[in-house]
Amino acid sequence: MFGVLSVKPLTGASSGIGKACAEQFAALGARLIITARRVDRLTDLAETLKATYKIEVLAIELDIQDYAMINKVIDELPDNWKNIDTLVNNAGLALSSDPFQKLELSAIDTVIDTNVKGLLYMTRALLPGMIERNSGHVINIGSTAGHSYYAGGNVYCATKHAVKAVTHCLRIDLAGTPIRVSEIAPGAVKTEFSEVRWQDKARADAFYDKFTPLLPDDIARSVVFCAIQPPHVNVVEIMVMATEQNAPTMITRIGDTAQGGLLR
Ligand code: NDP
Ligand code: 8X3
Repeated sequence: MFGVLSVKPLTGASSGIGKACAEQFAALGARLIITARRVDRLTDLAETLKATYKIEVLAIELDIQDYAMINKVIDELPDNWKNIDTLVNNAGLALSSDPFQKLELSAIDTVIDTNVKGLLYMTRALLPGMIERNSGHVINIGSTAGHSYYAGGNVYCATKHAVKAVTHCLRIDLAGTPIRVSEIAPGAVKTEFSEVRWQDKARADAFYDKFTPLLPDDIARSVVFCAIQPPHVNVVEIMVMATEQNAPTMITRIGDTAQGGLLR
């Protein structure tokens, strides 16, 4: 399905949606660069993918908040790994869902530095090569939080609205090139996301209880769908929610009598 030189770097491949994307691309025979900060998890994943799918995988420690580190990683890629054709900007997080006036400054910085600046840094570093090779695709993982507003969403919503804006603006800036830019906007997906957000496993488990949430594979299928279209087709945006997430801000849980409950 992919050419032998097809190289797909994924950010945030140590967990959740990024890991599922790596598995689904691997099943199609892609050559993968998987990145995240927790390199031990990446190494394990790379070994499994190589053994299962007989593909080549590079596992690289990368903090996308650090532009110097991104450039170093790209500069040090072996020559036969430089032909990157699909960048999946997946790494991201929320920290707390407190009202904005209670947020720690460090949480504001980390969420913006990762979800917005990290995504911009990765894209800025890899786009020139794509333009030079006249081929490429940037797939950004946004969120329903980038298409709506909810209590405690504040900084996270702002970053995902930014992802949506960047996706649309990039496509305009890339006019005259064949490079595609897509956004996948998931609703609630059962991953480590809520545990990271609240640092409270019981609260995170309760959030995914009493309805059937999306699983990482449900989103990875959309990412792969974008990536395997013929070159003249750019899937601009896909929003995916659990059937029981009736709107970005509403999940109907078992026992709800009225029309669903609030998201958080
Ligand atoms: P997980 O917490 O399971 O995974 C997040 C991934 O991001 C991890 O692999 C983590 O790796 C990586 N990451 C976080 N910070 C950095 C960083 N500074 N540098 C590099 N990698 C980083 O959550 P999800 O899989 O759910 O989240 C993936 C994306 O999906 C995020 O952008 C999230 O906003 C988005 N999303 C999630 C939804 C959900 O309900 N789960 C819904 C909508 C969108 P490591 O810690 O090893 O660096
Ligand atoms: C995460 C979506 O709705 O869980 O991007 O905050 S939500």
